[in-house]
Amino acid sequence: MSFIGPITRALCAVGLGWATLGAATAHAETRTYYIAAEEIDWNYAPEGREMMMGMEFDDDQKVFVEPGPSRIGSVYHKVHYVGYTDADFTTRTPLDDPSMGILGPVIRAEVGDEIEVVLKNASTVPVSAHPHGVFYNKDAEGAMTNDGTTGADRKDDMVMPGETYTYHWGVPERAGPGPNDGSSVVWLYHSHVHSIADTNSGLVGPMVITAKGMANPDGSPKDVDREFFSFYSVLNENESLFLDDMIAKLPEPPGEDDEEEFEESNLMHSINGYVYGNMPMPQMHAGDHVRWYVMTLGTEVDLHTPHWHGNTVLSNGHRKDVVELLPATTLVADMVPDAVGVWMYHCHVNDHIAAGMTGRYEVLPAM
Ligand SMILES: [Cu+2]
Repeated sequence: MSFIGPITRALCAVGLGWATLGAATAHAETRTYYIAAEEIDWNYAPEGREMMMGMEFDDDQKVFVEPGPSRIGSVYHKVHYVGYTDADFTTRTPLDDPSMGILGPVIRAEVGDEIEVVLKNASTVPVSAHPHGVFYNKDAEGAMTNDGTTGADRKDDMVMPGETYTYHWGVPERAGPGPNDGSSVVWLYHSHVHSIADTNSGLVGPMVITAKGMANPDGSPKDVDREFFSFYSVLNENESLFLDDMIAKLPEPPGEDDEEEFEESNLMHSINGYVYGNMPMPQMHAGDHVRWYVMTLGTEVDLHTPHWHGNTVLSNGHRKDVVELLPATTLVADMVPDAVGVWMYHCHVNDHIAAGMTGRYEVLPAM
């Protein structure tokens, strides 16, 4: 329990969990997640078509997805977090949501728990895991800072290829839902060795913290039937850790006169790493209590306005069918769909629609 300080360590020694400092609760558990960083040739458009409209790609869309002598196309070399069932790292955990794509596995905890992340670096680049929201000491921040620390407190900063590091994160009251939240909130975790390059390369995942007493055994909220995770981000492949490798593989690497167009073609306006409606459709039934966890990361272009056709959501007590994201923010939107059908689900920023930040979801008849 290295993440706790000397005071809480003393409390544990007399049989009190660290959570007693927060919500005065018992039965806290340690939730262990086995996560590997793995490289992958990721296809942003595996269907090979514009799926929101059911059409072939037009010339404007081909800019982003069509490979050429000096264009990468829709398949980029990336590195992402993959969940495994145990320390053998042989059996993958099932995705919480089939639309999750490039995202890392969902890390879950209830307020009062401890999170343990065993991060195995199976990639060729240094990685880390930096969480938002939860409690961590300097040996579990997953980021290098000019903080005066040395030795063991720096091992979390950079997990080298082939190495494994275990992060311990606490889940006090202040990591969980606040007065205006529902039964769960979502945070991001991401690699922070070179934060910009790491996240554009794919090292991002969601973490859900459920209120005390509101969690199922797996940590998911009791009052929700289905949860979906949507990461709206212009993944900038020009910032990728693997850009030089990918350029080297092109038959005719772009020259200086082609640089601007080449860079434009590498701006992947994606949801969960999918463009132009290629994301597997989230599916639900009318009447379900559906919770959408919506997130972004990035730059000044990452001002997104996710929009659901057909149904509305409640977010922080406000009724909406469009919600607002700024870089590195997250939000929760609850939906009880009543309109059955296949519906558009897209960013409402015009440039982003044109560049592929679109998807669909499906509401099936009530069970
Ligand atoms: Cu957008």
